[in-house]
Amino acid sequence: MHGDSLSRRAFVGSAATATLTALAGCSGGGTTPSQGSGGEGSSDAASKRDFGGWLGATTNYDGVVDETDASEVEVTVGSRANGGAYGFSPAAVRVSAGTTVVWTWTGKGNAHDVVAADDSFASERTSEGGHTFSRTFEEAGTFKYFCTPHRAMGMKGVVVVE
Ligand SMILES: [Cu+2]
Repeated sequence: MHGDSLSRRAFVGSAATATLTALAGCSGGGTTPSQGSGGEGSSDAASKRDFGGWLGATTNYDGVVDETDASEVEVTVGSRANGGAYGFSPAAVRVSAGTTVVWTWTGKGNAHDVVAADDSFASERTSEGGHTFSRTFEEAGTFKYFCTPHRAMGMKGVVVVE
């Protein structure tokens, strides 16, 4: 629990820094924020950004997996994570516009679903192994989603479309 709150504080800190930088950029005050001020720590934070805390409690999140060369990408539903078979893997994936993401159920961890945080898509809720749900992402954006029964346990994911 202590480690968890420590890492969450670290995420909050980097998000606050990014917000301040953005504000400084908008104010037109004339000072250009230095890109390299954070050194290696800054680049690590960038590669493991938690999408505003969305993946802050997701135990199997280990950076955004680059699948921009693929036309179809599989995400496993019910991977071992978050204290049981309560994970999407990879938790965060980057794809090119036009890519179809296919979520495939392991059948473990009871019933899962795949629901967009902005309600733009939602799957069936099932515990059936081999079940699939597909969505083709035509437009660039960051799409956060979760599993309704296990959302509070950290069963969340992100598709970054570029
Ligand atoms: Cu679930």
